Amino acid sequence: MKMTFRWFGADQDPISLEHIRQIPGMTGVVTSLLTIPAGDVWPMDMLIAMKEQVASHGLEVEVIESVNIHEDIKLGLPSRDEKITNYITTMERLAKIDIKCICYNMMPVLDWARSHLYYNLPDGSNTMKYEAEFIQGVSVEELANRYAKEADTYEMPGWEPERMKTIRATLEAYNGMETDTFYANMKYFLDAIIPHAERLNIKMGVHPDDPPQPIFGLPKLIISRDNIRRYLNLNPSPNNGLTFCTGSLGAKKGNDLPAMIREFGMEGRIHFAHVRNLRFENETDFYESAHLSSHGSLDMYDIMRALHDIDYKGWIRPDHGRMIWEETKRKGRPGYGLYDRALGATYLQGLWEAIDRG
Ligand SMILES: [Mn+2]
Repeated sequence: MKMTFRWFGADQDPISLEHIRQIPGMTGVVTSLLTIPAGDVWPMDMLIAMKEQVASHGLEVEVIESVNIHEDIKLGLPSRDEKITNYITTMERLAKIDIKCICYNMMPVLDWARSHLYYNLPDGSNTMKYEAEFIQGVSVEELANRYAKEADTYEMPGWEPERMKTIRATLEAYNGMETDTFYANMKYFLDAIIPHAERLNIKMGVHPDDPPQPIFGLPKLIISRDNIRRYLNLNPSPNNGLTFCTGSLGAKKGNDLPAMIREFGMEGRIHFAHVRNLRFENETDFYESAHLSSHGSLDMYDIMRALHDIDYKGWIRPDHGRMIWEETKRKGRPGYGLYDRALGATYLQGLWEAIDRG
């Protein structure tokens, strides 16, 4: 496996490449061009500048997270063909800067949702929390306002004010949409782009829905073994694969993560892995804990052993961590502080070394 770190870009991330480089074992960053709206072609000059900037710090960039899917594609509107053509053009440009893997998600409208961005833990750190009752009772506008107020420094992917302006109309567009229609729309997209992914040698890794519960009446479709199987079967190419996110899938009780890693990994369908922990407070509510098994509800040893068993050679990154140390005093990107993720990265590498040598 190759250890990487998510980085939002020079203007978008308070964490510098200088700091990321100093995390032991770090080979590269996973990044994106956050300012380009979904559906647009990514400018070549910006891609080259990003690649060179990362390389000048001794780091690689081989994975993009994310190239977002325009809603017209998910909704199956006639305008989707133009967006798909743009998506393929962006893939071609990414291949030119040696990108090998693209992470994306198929979540309708919203990328993710939490009730709290800075939930205080007893040790003085803070973290993101999901409280089902709160989320079920709040409107999408109220939640967006809460995020904007709490995270005053950065716009959060999926919750940009620009996107919120049309949120009501977008939510209504999904009203009454059948699951089968949604899968048909995903197949239309996959059948269009996967031959290009093969040609360009790019692995596509769909990220599961986060959280794996319906919110704001929207369907959640990629949340468990059976519907991941359905998604992969839409297009059988090995380039049509997964971003295996333990935090997203682990938030659904009953998901056997090591078994899922073995099943999909043996078929070569896991291209990228987000490895993090979470702690359930009851049946539905959880907060994002430190990475250690002892701090959360997921067994990270079993997860890493499953990745080792499938001889996983892809990219892995620590995922959301807590805000600790002086990061608790300012508002960084929720979930994306430096220290707890760096500790997570070294912990995961420690597990890997022990498994590998044992
Ligand atoms: Mn994830």
